[in-house]
Amino acid sequence: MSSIDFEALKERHQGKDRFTQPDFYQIDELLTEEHILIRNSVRDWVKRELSPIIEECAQKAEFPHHIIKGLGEIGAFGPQLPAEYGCGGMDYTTYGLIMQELERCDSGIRSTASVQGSLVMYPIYKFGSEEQKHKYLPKLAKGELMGCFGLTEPDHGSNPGGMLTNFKDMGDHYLLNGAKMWISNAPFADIAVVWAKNEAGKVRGLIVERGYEGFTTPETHGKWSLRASATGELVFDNVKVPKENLLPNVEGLRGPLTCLNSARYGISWGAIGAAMDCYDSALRYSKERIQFGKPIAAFQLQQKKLAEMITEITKAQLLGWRLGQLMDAGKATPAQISMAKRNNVDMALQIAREARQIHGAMGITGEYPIMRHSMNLESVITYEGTHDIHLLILGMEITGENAFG
Ligand code: TGC
Ligand code: FAD
Repeated sequence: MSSIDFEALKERHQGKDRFTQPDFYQIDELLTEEHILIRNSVRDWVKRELSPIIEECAQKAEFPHHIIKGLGEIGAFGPQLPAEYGCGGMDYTTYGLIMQELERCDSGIRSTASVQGSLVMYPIYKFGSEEQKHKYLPKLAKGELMGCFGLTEPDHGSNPGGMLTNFKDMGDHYLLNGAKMWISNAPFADIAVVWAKNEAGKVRGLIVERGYEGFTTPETHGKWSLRASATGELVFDNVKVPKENLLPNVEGLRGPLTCLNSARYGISWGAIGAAMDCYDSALRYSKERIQFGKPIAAFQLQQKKLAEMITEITKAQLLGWRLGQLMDAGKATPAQISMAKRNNVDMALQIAREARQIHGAMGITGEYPIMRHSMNLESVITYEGTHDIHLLILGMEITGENAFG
């Protein structure tokens, strides 16, 4: 039961979100009418349903569970997966635009959607049996079931290949033991896609349902980042997993890393949304805030910040748009995705910091979204591969030398 009165908040803050999208290079001309229609309808939904409540959710560190149904209705869960399984049947650019609009409001809400679409639905679609696809995907697409993705462990973050979580074949079932940490959506997920080693030491994917004996999901508290998103652990203490819950069509680290390609792609667009929101707020504030008898927008130092922000946003938009095309053509490489995730998240974080300064003292308050974006992006630059790991992936691609180990 939430302590937040969402209806009252919606009434009080309706219309306060004045976001106007920057489009300095007329990138909308590169999109189809359908792209623009979907993006605008998601934006309207966000302004109506999410913007009025998000600050309170972050302040109180509470995920707004009631929005799950709406997220399903706007097609935020697995829009890029085929319609025959109840999913959106749309292209990767549409997926990117939806992530952009959600993260324009809050990275934590985009997290919920991108985990569901790219890290839960995608592995079931890509590596699951027909029975698994029909059983889970339509319900996941509607938000009737929610999922999480368990790869990271307490002692294995950047190096998931060292994972200790394991399962044994007991004849009529598998016996799963181990623990996962830092798992988005874990505290409320109905199912978890869990990556664990079999007796031969090979990484496999298992669908673990809430309610299996020995499976618990303690919530992680005390986060200063992604406060409107629920994060937790997955603990497996001799959990009996039915054999039909093994994802049959993949073995090895390639399985989870393939899913990460899709999720990292979504983040590269999401970060543009957070950056746009910071820029838009900073630009408006700079025109309204008067110091020394002038709007601060009239000072060269503030213009430098704003001009550099819109330049970086525009470059990131072009990267996202081109990567979307490569994704749809099935030609995007992991290193190209790493470049976009790494560049765009770092770009958004720098912009959030600059925007915070333009807002002066007001920038540290919840009156403006800046500090929340800034704190959120500190997680985004770490999860789905840290800033350093993506540099090493790029380094390996261009030099042929592996500098990980
Ligand atoms: P390595 O030996 O390089 O590769 C093992 C196997 O995987 C294949 N592979 C990939 N396949 C598809 N896509 C990719 N991006 C792939 N990268 C590698 C590779 O070809 C090989 O296949 P095979 O068939 O030959 O066995 O693996 P490594 O152990 O040396 O590690 C490489 C490294 C460091 C790049 C990788 O482990 C890595 O990316 N580490 C970062 C971990 C990470 O990103 N974790 C994310 C956890 S999930 C999360 O953060 C969700 S946040 C959600 C939210 O709230 O939004
Ligand atoms: P470490 O791997 O310990 O890295 C620490 C530092 O060392 C980093 O700066 C890193 O760049 C650096 N480093 C590591 N290896 C090297 C190297 N070879 N060379 C140079 N530098 C190196 N995981 C999931 O599985 N599912 C989720 O849903 C999920 N959600 C998350 C939600 C949040 C809010 C957060 C914060 C994390 C989430 N994660 C999730 C975990 C995330 O993917 C990991 O935190 C991330 O992969 C990094 O692992 P780590 O934190 O253990 O850092």
